[in-house]
Amino acid sequence: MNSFGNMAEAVIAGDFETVKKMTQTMIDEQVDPIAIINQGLMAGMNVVGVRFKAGDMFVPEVMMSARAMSTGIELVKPLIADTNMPSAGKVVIGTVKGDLHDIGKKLVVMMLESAGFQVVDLGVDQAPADFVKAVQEHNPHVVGMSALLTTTMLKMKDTVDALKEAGLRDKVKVIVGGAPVNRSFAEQIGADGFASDAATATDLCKTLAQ
Ligand code: B12
Repeated sequence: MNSFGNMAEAVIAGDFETVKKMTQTMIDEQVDPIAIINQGLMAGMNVVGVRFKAGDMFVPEVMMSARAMSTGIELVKPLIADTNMPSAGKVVIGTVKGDLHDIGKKLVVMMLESAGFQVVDLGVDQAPADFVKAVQEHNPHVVGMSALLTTTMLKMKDTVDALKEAGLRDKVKVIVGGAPVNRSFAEQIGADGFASDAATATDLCKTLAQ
């Protein structure tokens, strides 16, 4: 196996020490930083996404892989001018007002970042006006909302309505997720998409950000 293959394997295994060493060695050997990201680090994370979706990997393992990948990215980042950093698109994401659950959202953020998205994570308990402000400020391709409570999921509709009122609805794709949310609810509130897990959320953003 070539060294990119070994690096991808180390990402899949969540072995951040090895990923760190291999990344540094490649940097010292003047390997193209973009190739390190695409062919080593992201190649590994892509496999993680597929395995997680298939139920062959679980949340803690995915988090270890994401951490391993970030360790590598952090080393490579300074070598790449901002404009050259491959970006799959920009996503603003947050947990809706009244809701403090963020484990799943963080997982979505990690997977998106691993897939090359620039992500602005607003955190938890975000009111419709907070999402509107963030869309105005960051001009993302996609805005994502997370809710884990049947009571707070209703805030997703309020946010979609607030985006409409602010004249922003046509400028951004809206996606929703979280345990109580499903596709038909997403359609009902006028969102553009729903995903039941972080890997599917990433695929969805890839489609919507094109
Ligand atoms: C951990 C947890 C907590 C923690 C949260 C810690 C944290 N930092 O997140 C704490 C202890 C704080 C908590 C508090 C409460 N909780 Co709670 N909690 C849970 C629990 C056990 C796990 C949730 C979780 O993290 N799942 C794991 C992640 C990985 O899955 P996930 O969140 O679904 O995310 C995945 C997908 O949904 C999707 N996804 C998530 N977000 C997004 C966003 C987008 C855009 C997309 C596309 C996809 C996507 O991708 C993720 C990754 O694959 C659930 C039970 C359960 N089994 O779900 C109850 C649960 C959600 N909690 C519940 C309740 C009632 C509460 C409290 C009201 C309890 C209380 N009486 O105080 C409070 C509410 C606090 C508040 N205001 O938010 C209920 C909700 C019932 C309901 N239907 O409304 C549940 C279902 C437990 C139960 N069976 O009663 N909770």
